[in-house]
Order: sequence, then structure tokens, then C-alpha cells
Amino acid sequence: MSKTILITGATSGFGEAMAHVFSAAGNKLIITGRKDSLLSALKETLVAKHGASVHTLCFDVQNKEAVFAAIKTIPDNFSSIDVLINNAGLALGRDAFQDANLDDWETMIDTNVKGLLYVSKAVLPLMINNKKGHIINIGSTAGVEVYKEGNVYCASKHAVAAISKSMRIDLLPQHIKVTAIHPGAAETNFSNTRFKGDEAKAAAVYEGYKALEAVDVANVAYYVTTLPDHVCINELVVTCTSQANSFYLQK
Ligand code: NDP
Ligand code: 8X3
Repeated sequence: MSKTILITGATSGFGEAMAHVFSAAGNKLIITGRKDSLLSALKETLVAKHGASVHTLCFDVQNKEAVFAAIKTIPDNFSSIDVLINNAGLALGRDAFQDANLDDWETMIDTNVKGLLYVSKAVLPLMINNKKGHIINIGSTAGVEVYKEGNVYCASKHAVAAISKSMRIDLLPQHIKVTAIHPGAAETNFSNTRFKGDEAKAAAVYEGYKALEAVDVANVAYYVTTLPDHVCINELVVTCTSQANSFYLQK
């Protein structure tokens, strides 16, 4: 049965791959991001490739007013949201705590934690109205174990894990599922962002083993939405076969 899926951070990586996987399966999509031209181009591709029904919303998840204003504009034929995927996020820098940049810390907290809270709070009334829904939060293995020089990125993803647990408890009466997916290393634009355009440093992260691809995570996110109404996967840690956890990666 066709569902309506809202994806944040759909202009790249996991979010873009999710847009393809969910629309190929016949779902309606609300794709969101902060680059309007990329959203429009993705919509065009999804319509051409999958005959998908797609609505685009351009906003920065860090901007509380913009988030609530954008969600309010969702047209009636897209407003019955079945699945919200809180995917937008980033790491900035890989520095020892004492050397790290305060602006980087604030951007990670504002995006990965506060952005996720704003979008969830704005979308939830639509799900609560329907007495059904599914929130999928993209955490990380960094939210399972803290690693060296990961400080605030790891903290932000630990917050995603904790918020997911508390959402699941509070939303029990509303029959809303909450799933936290914690991927390990995946080759997307993530490391390029983390290392601020230093392509050699970014490429080195994925050298010597086969990392996850964006589509692998997208397929897992799709899978958790295909289970019966009474079945909820609460948490999933997904790594490539060469990775055991944040500390052990076989190169
Ligand atoms: P990408 O950099 O490829 O994609 C990140 C997406 O998030 C982009 O569309 C980006 O848009 C969007 N985004 C970032 N900041 C904002 C913002 N303030 N407002 C709106 N959109 C924003 O990385 P991934 O696909 O790999 O990352 C997706 C999620 O997965 C993140 O939460 C990341 O932390 C998490 N993750 C990634 C892993 C990896 O190894 N790749 C592993 C585990 C978790 P823009 O281009 O405008 O910045
Ligand atoms: C992304 C994976 O290992 O860089 O969340 O934290 S890692």
C-alpha cells in the first residue's frame, strides 16, 4: 500500500538513496533539504524514473521558524504523513576536545539534535491526528560508542539514540513506531563535509575495505517500514562486513 514518506536531507547520500528506494516502491514523497535546485532536479528524476508523486520543501533544519512554516505549507494530498525519516545531519571536524572549533560543535548540535527535534515536533501533530505513524531517526555507530576525536559528533548521535528511546515511550498511546538506525562507515559526502572539502582526507576514510553504500542504508530504512502494523524494530546497528563497531575496522 502506498505511504507518504517525509525525508530530511534528501539532496545527498542516504536521503537521496532513500528517495529512490521509497519512490521505486510506489510511495509518495516529501523530499526536503536546503538546496532548492537539487530538490527540483531530484523530483524530476524520481518522476521520470518511477512515475513518483513528489512534493519538495526547502528549509534548513536548524531554523526553528523555517521548519514549522514549511511543514504548515504541506498540501492536503501530502499531509497524511506515514513515515518521517530524520536523516539530515553532519559531522564537522575530527579534533581533540581541547582543539575543536566551537562553531563546529554548535552546528552539529543545532543540526543533528535540535533540527531533529524541530522537524519531529512539527510533523507529529499530523501523525497524531491519524493515530498512526513511523519515525525513523538516523543515528550512527558514533551514537553507540564514543571514539577518539569524535566528541561532540558522538554526543549528538548519543542524543539521537536517547531521543529515539524517549519518543518511543511517550508515543505509545498514539500507536506511533520509532526506529533508530545506527549505520557505520558509509561512502557518501559525509567525510567530505567532515573534513571541509579535503578530498584526500575524505577518500582515505574509505580506503582498503568495502564501506556501506548509501543504498544499503536506504534499503534497511525501507525494510523497517514494510513490517506489519504491530511490529516495530526499535534499534538497528548496520555496518559493512569489514566493521565490527566504532573501534574495529578490518582494512
Ligand atoms: P551526506 O553529507 O551525503 O548528506 C547529508 C544530508 O543532510 C545532505 O542532504 C545535507 O544537505 C543535509 N543537511 C545537512 N545539514 C542540514 C541542515 N542544516 N538542514 C537541512 N539539511 C541538512 O551524508 P550522509 O548521507 O552520509 O548522512 C546522512 C545522515 O547519516 C547524517 O545524519 C549522518 O550523521 C548520518 N550517518 C552517516 C554515516 C556515514 O558514514 N556516511 C554513518 C552514520 C550516520 P546539504 O548538502 O545542504 O548540507
Ligand atoms: C558516521 C560514522 O564512524 O564517522 O556517523 O562516526 S563515523
